Amino acid sequence: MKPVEQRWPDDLADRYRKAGYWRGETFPAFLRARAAERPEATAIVDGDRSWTFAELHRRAEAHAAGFLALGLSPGDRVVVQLGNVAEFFSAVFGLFRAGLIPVYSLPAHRLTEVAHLARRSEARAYIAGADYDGFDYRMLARGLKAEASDLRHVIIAGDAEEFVALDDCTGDASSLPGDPDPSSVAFLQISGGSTGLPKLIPRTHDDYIYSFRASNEICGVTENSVFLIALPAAHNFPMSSPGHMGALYAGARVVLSPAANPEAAFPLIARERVTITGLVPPLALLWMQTAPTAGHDLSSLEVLLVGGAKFLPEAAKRVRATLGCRLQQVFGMAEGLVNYTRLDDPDDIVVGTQGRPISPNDEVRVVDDAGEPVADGESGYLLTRGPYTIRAYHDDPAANQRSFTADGFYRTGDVVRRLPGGYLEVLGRAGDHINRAGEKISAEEVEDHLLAHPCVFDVAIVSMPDAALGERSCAFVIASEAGLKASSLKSWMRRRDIAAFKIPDQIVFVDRFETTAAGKVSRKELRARLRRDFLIQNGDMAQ
Ligand code: OOB
Repeated sequence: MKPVEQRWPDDLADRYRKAGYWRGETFPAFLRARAAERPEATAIVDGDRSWTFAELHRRAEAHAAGFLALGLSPGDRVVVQLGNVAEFFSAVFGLFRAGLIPVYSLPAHRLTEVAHLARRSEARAYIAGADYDGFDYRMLARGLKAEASDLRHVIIAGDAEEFVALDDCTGDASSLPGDPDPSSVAFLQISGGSTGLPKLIPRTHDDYIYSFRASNEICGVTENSVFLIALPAAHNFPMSSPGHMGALYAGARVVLSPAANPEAAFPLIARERVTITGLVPPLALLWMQTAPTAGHDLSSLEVLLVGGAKFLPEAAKRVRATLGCRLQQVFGMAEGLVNYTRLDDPDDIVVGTQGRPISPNDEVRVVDDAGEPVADGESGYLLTRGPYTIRAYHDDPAANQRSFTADGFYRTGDVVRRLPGGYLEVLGRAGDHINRAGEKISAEEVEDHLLAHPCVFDVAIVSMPDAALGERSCAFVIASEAGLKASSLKSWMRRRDIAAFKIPDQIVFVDRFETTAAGKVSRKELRARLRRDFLIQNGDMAQ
């Protein structure tokens, strides 16, 4: 079995320890500490169930012993595909305690993705819920056994049928080994890349705990916070920005929502007096549209974190008026670097930027095509390294070659501008620019113009091949009012004093956007839809 590791050069590791970022903390140790300090405080709320810190700790210890009793050994990898349920926490803290390494799969993943994660990690076990959101994961498990040759055990939360029930997977905690090494890999997170299958991201106890401990400070999370997890718990954003791990670290309460829509989340915010949550932009739009007339008391909400994809200024402006809370933009990546706007930043920063890095030791470089630094304020590719940014993916030499510079900077693939104070404005993904006869069009910039139109609910712009221009632009628009016409949108755009080449060549009205497993708008799927439905039908499928 290939070892899972993540290493920084010794001089930098020393620096991160001396600066107090890496403190030798581990996941099992921090949960044990909270359970000792606040045994009766509520840690997890899942529907009508709630677990105290003592209860969560007890369950995790019992599972740790149960997993080892099954025949798993420290260092083994275990694919975890659980939704926003309490068992997610007892299972992963059980794995941490046993020195087993969770590999996080999202509930939306199906056999192709899960099998890929299992194979690439050489997983020995798979833990899933019996069913979630109308899908039967036992069925997936049956297929998985044939696809992943290292897999020995399937553990199911709920009705396990022929598999091992998570509830039965318990043992005597007194025989457990000691805590894992803080510099060892705690889990494998997955990359959010919009192309290809996810890559595996080894994160250590030291580096990851630093990222959410520092995020707690930046976002004001304390033991009095109530954190709603509306996005999938396994995704890096709701996990660590500051997310459920930050909240548990602070001794705060984590409230799980089975879905991220207002119907599921708003009653929970009202009932549990939720103070903070995080959303991707399409959901933030929906919450802002729904809140004023939904009739739920959202007054406890103090902070809304929005990230995962660009939150356009036209939308960001509306957060306070519609939801009555402060906005923090988050620009992060499972590979590491996370940027936040700060709670005391002026409105123009909060609305117009994606924040600045967590750490004074996050090194940020913005470079041109030749890899040379560009001047502040100029757009370029974002490279980064630092105390919680990985140096390598697990078992993927080709990706490592592509994604890291010789001196250890991660090539994020994002195009940004660095503004005064180190704030970053994300202009798009390297591949998302539309090159229209040499004129570069930023999809985000044009989207923001369209979003300002009162009858536009959401918009996504992608390129399409064009024999004459090379590429032309297509705007997919979800209208908030029936009867909106492409011609009126175009003439409205013309009145906004922008270069004519930025006006979308084609406007297509749709009811919804395809999203990734994490709920982001998938430009890849939109491009595919465009090819399928529009180009072929028009007979001009340029190659
Ligand atoms: C988060 O993580 P991933 O790994 O799913 O995706 C990372 C990528 C970034 O490289 C960037 O392309 C995009 O998602 N992104 C944003 C953004 N936040 C992420 N693009 C524009 N504006 C933003 N605010 O998505 C993630 C991880 C931790 C915290 C927040 C998000």
